[in-house]
Amino acid sequence: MRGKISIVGAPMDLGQLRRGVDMGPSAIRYAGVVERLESLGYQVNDLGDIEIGRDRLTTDPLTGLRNLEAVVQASTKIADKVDKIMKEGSFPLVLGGDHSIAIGTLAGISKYFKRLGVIWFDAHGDLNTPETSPSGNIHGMSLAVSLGLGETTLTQIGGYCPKIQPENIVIIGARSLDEGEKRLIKEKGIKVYTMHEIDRLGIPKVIEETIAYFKDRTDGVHLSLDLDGLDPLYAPGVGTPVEGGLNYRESHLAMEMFFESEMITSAEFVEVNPILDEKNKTGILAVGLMASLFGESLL
Ligand code: 5AB
Ligand code: MN
Ligand code: MN
Ligand code: MN
Repeated sequence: MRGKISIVGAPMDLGQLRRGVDMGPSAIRYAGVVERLESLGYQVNDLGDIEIGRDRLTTDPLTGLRNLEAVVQASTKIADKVDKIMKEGSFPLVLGGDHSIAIGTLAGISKYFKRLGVIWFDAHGDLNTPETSPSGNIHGMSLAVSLGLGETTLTQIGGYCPKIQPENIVIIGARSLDEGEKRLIKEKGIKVYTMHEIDRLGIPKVIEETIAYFKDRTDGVHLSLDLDGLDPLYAPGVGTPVEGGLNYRESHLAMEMFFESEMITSAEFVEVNPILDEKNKTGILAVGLMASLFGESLL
């Protein structure tokens, strides 16, 4: 037996405008996540879905944030659930849902570590604040919120702030950063491998460097994987696709190397939208990536 994994679905679609991403957890379960991870020797416990409020389109007049109240409530529930999983010594695997769920996930896990590292695998930085956001969509703010920046009701979820430090973040796959996000990255010195660096160095080097970077500075690493980090050719079922992303094998190799590093202590797979997908291609891809992350090997 290889250890315990606890799966939680977060059928969240309030952090952005496209409907259907709330069905992400179903799509991932339909693609056989439980059976696949069990076949690798883990004890997998599917805890079902967290209840997400349905009050939508209440834009906060002060901040311009969409569905703020509902996102705060849902994030608090996610944090509580993930906290419980950590307490039991099981590996939390959260299924999204839009990327605003990371606010709750990180609130639930980061107090269990002195210096939690975060791998933000994404086409985007999700580093907007209410001031810099072009959309008011909270799924584009979750990393900033976890750094303690932006709306207080979000940064205070779990009762402490911040959840992570800028020097303990590595963003991989970025190719669509807003001006305010670029400024923040420079100001805070956040480590980013854009697609430009990935093209130059190659993914093996990028992941080796990432692992080495985390090795002596963190005591746990959370993987927050937005499926739009991959090229839309492989992951068409996402709400905000951007051309020029990581390919199928590059992404799998990254997961395989993370497994070898024995460094990852929690994970979430987000932004799977089966309504925009092609025959659940993106859900199936997500399960394949999880299998690689948990040690499925080619031989
Ligand atoms: B995702 C954009 N930067 O803030 C914004 O998919 C897109 O979780 C955010 O990475 C994309 O609205 C959020 C333009
Ligand atoms: Mn994202
Ligand atoms: Mn994204
Ligand atoms: Mn998206």
